[in-house]
Amino acid sequence: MLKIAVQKSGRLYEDSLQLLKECGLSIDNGMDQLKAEVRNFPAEIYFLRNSDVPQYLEDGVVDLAIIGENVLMEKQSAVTILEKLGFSKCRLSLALPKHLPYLGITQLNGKKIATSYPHLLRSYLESKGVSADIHLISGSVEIAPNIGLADAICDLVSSGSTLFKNGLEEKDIILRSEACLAVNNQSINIKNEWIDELRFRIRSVLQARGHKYILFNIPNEKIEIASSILPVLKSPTVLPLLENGWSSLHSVIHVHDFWNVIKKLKEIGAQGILVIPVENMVI
Ligand code: PRT
Repeated sequence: MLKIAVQKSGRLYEDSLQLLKECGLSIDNGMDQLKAEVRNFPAEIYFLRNSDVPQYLEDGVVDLAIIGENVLMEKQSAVTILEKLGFSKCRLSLALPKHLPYLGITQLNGKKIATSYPHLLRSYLESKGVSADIHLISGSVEIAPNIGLADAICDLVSSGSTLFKNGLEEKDIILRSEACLAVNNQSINIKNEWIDELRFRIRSVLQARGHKYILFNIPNEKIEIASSILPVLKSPTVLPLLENGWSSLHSVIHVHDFWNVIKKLKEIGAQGILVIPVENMVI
């Protein structure tokens, strides 16, 4: 039985459950439940505080966790990251009041920096040869310069709007982070069969999210040029239409190429272009 930790509530909660559900796990979770059974996979889901997850994972109370890389790195957790999951992307950054000119990291020598990430900040400053006074606070870090508690802050940033609202400006990125699937180092050997199965499903779901299935009709003499436009996994499927001289081409394309490909296909006379989301993709 796999024990999987996800955040109880907060930024990671919905995306984590959505991912597990797309992996086919049928989770019996009700309001305020701390543990939920999975009906069709040998797993239990534990709903935990984000900050508690690294310890539970390291101690083997849970085998796997969906957690931000930033938390694991700050706590220097002895666990292994198996997959990056592509959501809850953020950066751990240094920010200063907007009006102050920033000439480089050495400017922070002897200054007071407020943060909830003392370990990552200290390592970064040491690597740059900077000695600053690290002031640990657990929340609302952005307010610190305004109330005279610190000269600068080091905190997570995603849209940047909290910094903006507090008159701060991001000056230096210490770390980029996203949600990941992490495993306890003992479980990886003992429960590898089911861990591998879950990883396989997660990869298929993540691959599929980046792709779309496209089909369109094209005159036969344009099949070759249409194929060359499609950045396909293999060669496209070609099916004859009932109407003489026309075929239907089917393929899978990356979302990044999407509008570019559609534009080029229209230019060469493709008709009836349909684009369909891909649910899973096994390569
Ligand atoms: O309460 P619990 O212990 O469960 O956790 P928590 O309070 O640490 O959780 P939560 O939900 O705030 O964050 C969970 C995880 O989401 C973090 O560990 C990161 O991996 C990830 N994440 C992604 C973020 C952000 N983006 C983020 N922007 N976590 C926090 N923020 C905060 C940041 O601290 C700052 O106050 O949002 C503010 C800035 O956001 P923007 O959009 O204005 O830049």
